[in-house]
Amino acid sequence: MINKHTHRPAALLAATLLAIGTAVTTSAAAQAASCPSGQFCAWTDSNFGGQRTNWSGDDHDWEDPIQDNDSSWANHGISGPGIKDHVQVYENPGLVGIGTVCLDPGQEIATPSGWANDSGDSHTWKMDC
Ligand SMILES: [Ca+2]
Ligand SMILES: [Ca+2]
Repeated sequence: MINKHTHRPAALLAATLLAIGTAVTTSAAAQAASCPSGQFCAWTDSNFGGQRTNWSGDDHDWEDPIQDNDSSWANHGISGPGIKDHVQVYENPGLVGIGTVCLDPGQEIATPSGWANDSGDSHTWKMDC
C-alpha cells in the first residue's frame, strides 16, 4: 500500500526547481536593452535603467539628464560595409579627452568600468573602435 506522505517531498522539490528556473529566465530577459533600431542609447543608471537618451547621429555636446551621468550604453546602429557603425564616447564636449566607452555594432554595456561611469559629454559614429 502506498503511503501518501512519501510523495510530498518529491512534489515539493519539483515545484521549487520549477520556480528557480522561471526566476532565472525572467532575470535574463530583463537585462536586454530597449533601444530603437539604428540608434545609440545611453542610460543614467546601470542595467539600462533610469532615463534613456538616444541618437541616430553624432552629438558633440550632451545635455541633461545624460551629460556626465551615463552608466549603461547600447549600440543598435545599422551595420554594413562602409557604414560608420561603431560608437565612441568622450569625457568632454567636442569629442575631446579620454574615450570612455567604444561600442561595436550591436554591443550593449550594462555595467560601467569605474572611470567610464558618469563621464560622457559627446559621441561620434566611426568605422572602428
Ligand atoms: Ca549615472
Ligand atoms: Ca565629462
